[in-house]
Amino acid sequence: MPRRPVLLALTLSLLLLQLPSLGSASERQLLILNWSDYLDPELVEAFERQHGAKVVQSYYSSDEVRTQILLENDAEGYDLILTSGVDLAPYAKRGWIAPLDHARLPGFSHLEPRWLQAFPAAQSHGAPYFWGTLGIVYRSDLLSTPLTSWQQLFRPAPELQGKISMLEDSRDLIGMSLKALGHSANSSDAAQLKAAQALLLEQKPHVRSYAYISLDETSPILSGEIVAAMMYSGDALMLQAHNEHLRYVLPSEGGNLWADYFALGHKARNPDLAYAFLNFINEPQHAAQLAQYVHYATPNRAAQRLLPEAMLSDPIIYPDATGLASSEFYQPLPPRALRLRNQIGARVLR
Ligand code: N2P
Repeated sequence: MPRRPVLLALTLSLLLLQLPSLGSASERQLLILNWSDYLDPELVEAFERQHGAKVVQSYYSSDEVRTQILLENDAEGYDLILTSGVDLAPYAKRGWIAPLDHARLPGFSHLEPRWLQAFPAAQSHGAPYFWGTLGIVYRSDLLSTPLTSWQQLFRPAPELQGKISMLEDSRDLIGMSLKALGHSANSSDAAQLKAAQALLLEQKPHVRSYAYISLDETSPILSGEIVAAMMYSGDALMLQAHNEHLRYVLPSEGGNLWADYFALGHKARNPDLAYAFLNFINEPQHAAQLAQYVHYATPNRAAQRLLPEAMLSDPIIYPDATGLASSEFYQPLPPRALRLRNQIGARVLR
C-alpha cells in the first residue's frame, strides 16, 4: 500500500538531487540576485544569445531582505549579487562577495571613477551600476495638497491615511524618519533614534503595506489603493508610464542618495560568465539602453553621451544641487547603533 508514496518520494528526491548538478553541469548559467525591473529583458536575451548562456534572476524586495537571503544561504551559488554600495564592505567581510579583477574588466574604462571611491570596498568589490534617490511618489489626481516633505508622509493628512506604502527596510524607514525630524539619516544618537521610532509607530496605523510595490499595470498605486509611497526615483518614473498623475518628489528635508553595484559572488559557479556580463552591460550602447529602461543615472560616461537630452536634464534622474546637498548616502554604522536600529525595525515591522 505505501509503495506509491515511497516511489514518489524516491523520484522527487532523485529530482531534487539532480537540480544542483543541473545548475553546475551546464556551465552556461548565470545566477543573479537582483531587484526586479532592474535589467532590460531584451538586453538579457542578447547576452544569452551572444554567450550561449542562460541568465537566471532571483529577486529581493528590499536591501534588508537581500541581506536576510544571503544570511540564510550564505550566498551559495550566486554568480552576481546586485547590492547597495553601503553593503559592499559588510558583504565582503562576511565572505559573500569576492574582489573583482579589474584587469578582466575593460568595460570599466567607461566608468566615472568617483563611484569606485563612494563606499568602502567599492574600489575592490564593486561594479557601479546605477545611482538615484529615495523619496516619495504620489497620485496628484487623488490628493488635494501636493506632497513636498517626509513630514507629510509620516504624519499623514486624513486623505492619505490607510493609503500609504513604505519599504520593508529598517535602514530606509529609520533613515527617512530621522530626515523628517531634521537629523542625519546616519544618526547613532539614542535619543534621535528613539524619536524616529516614535514617529514610525505614530505613522504605522496609517500604513497599508510595508512592501516593494509592483511597477507594472497591477501596481496598487495605479488602482488608487495606495496614493503615496516611499519609492526610488527611477521606479517612480517607470510607473509614470502607466499614469501621468504620478509625481516623484525628493522631499524638502532631503532623501537618501544611493548607488548600486554588481558584486561577484564568492561562491560563484561561473565567474567567467559573470565577468563577461559585467563587460557586456558596460558597453556604452548597452549601458545607455539599460539606463533608458530603468530610468536611473548611469555611472558610465560613454553611455551618458548616447542618452537623449530629456533624460540628462530630468531633475528626477539628475537632482539639482539643492536636492543633492540635503540628501545623504547611507554610511556604515557602529554595531551598537545597528543593534538599536534592528530593534526599532523589528518593532515597526512586526
Ligand atoms: C529597481 C530598483 C532598484 C533601486 N527596480 C534601489 N537601489
